[in-house]
Amino acid sequence: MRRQGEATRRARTGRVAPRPGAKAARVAPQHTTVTSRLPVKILCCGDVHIGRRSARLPEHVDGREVSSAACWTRIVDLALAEKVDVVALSGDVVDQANRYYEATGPLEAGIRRLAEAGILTVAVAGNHDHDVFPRLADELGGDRFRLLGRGGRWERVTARRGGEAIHVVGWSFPEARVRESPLGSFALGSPGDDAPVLGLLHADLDQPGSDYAPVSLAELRAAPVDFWLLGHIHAPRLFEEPGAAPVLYPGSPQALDPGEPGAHGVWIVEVGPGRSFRARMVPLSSVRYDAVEVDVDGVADPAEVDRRVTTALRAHLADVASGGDALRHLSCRLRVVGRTPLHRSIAARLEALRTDLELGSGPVAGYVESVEVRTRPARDLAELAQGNDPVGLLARLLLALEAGGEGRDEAATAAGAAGESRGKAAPPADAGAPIGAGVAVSEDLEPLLRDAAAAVQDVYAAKPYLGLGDDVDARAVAAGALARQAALLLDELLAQKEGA
Ligand SMILES: [Mn+2]
Repeated sequence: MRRQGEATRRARTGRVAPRPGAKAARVAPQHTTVTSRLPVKILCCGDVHIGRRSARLPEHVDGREVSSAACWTRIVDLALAEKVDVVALSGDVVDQANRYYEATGPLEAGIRRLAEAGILTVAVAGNHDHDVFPRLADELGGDRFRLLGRGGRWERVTARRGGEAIHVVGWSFPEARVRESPLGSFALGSPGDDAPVLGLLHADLDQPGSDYAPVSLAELRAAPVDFWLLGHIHAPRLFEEPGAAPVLYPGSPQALDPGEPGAHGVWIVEVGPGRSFRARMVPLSSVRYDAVEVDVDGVADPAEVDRRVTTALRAHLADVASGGDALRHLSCRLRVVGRTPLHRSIAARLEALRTDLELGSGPVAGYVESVEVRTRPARDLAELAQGNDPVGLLARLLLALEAGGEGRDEAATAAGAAGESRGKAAPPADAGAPIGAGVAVSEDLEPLLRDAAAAVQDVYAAKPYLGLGDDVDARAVAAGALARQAALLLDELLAQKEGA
């Protein structure tokens, strides 16, 4: 698609199009004047962590299929298919020093294939590969692969392809921890032409005090850079604002553990004339982690729980299975919510599902990695109110508040919210009546409600809130707040009892 656009543009500007891919990208540190008219296409990638594999998958899953090394091969395939000009790597490409042997083969093979297609690979080192990446770079050779900014000193390289050029400035971690912003030592002058400048940096954005090169969005945007490619954070994120340099965290291309949910891959970025910027993510991870919530509110039949759970998992699997050719494994964190009489037994029942369930959709297999039971016990207030314990007391309070507020104010029901009740509070009764006489409770609960109503009255009488609720029924508001808190406490006590 791009080649077509290129041909059209070149025809319009009357320039002779060199054969795409005919020349190898050259590194030219000297600065000549370049006029850039076509978008430069960059494959942006960070945090590959070669040497690691996606974690917490069933034992029978083939480790190579979920390895970062295999993902790196897919990244190279994509760069060739997309005919990019540059592959930019923003650090932590290798997981750690002891992965030297595991990383060297795939890295070398990939970078050779890219070089043969005329694609320059440019990279910086991160905190994980600050020592091993420079060693690998030495062995890979300088004409097809450039590691920028060794020893924490900013460096610039210019990539040319056809008539187009892009400058890349970069800084590498000199050691595992860097507590100051690398932007503090940024002192590269202007490249002297109008070709776009890509900034390549492994850094912790807007985390002051971080051990991993803390930088702020403001200082990145103040630097003479047209587009920043960062590494370190594994969740993909693009910061775009009109008039400011875009800042991209591409994320880890292979999702590595359940803490990295959603789609993961690399980004194809085109930086064009007038600093135009287009970015799109291409999912490449063979594994996807997601949280799936299932509501079993009111469900009393265990078979219905099973049905709801598998239906939700199947639906999610079908959703994501169409989201990328590389996807093979979907690992779900199941969260079950709702109020159910099965509350006590549901965890054990779903534990079997975690170990045994395996669903399929095309080439994608789905599993449950963990189950989080957030259900609440069902409760029968009248029955609980018989007890002579804290549960019984709370149940009686809730019943009393419900009965006392009936027909007067819905705030007295457990679901009522103080903020909502304000507008529909009953008008004050005859003069001289107690605060908000609308809610009546039994004698033993009266002092509690009276104290709460007085506290509400104090709040409404406080200076900052004057004029907000002159006609407020303090008793109704207090009853609503009491009911809400009592319900929460009762659920907690019941869950403790049932869980014991
Ligand atoms: Mn890192």
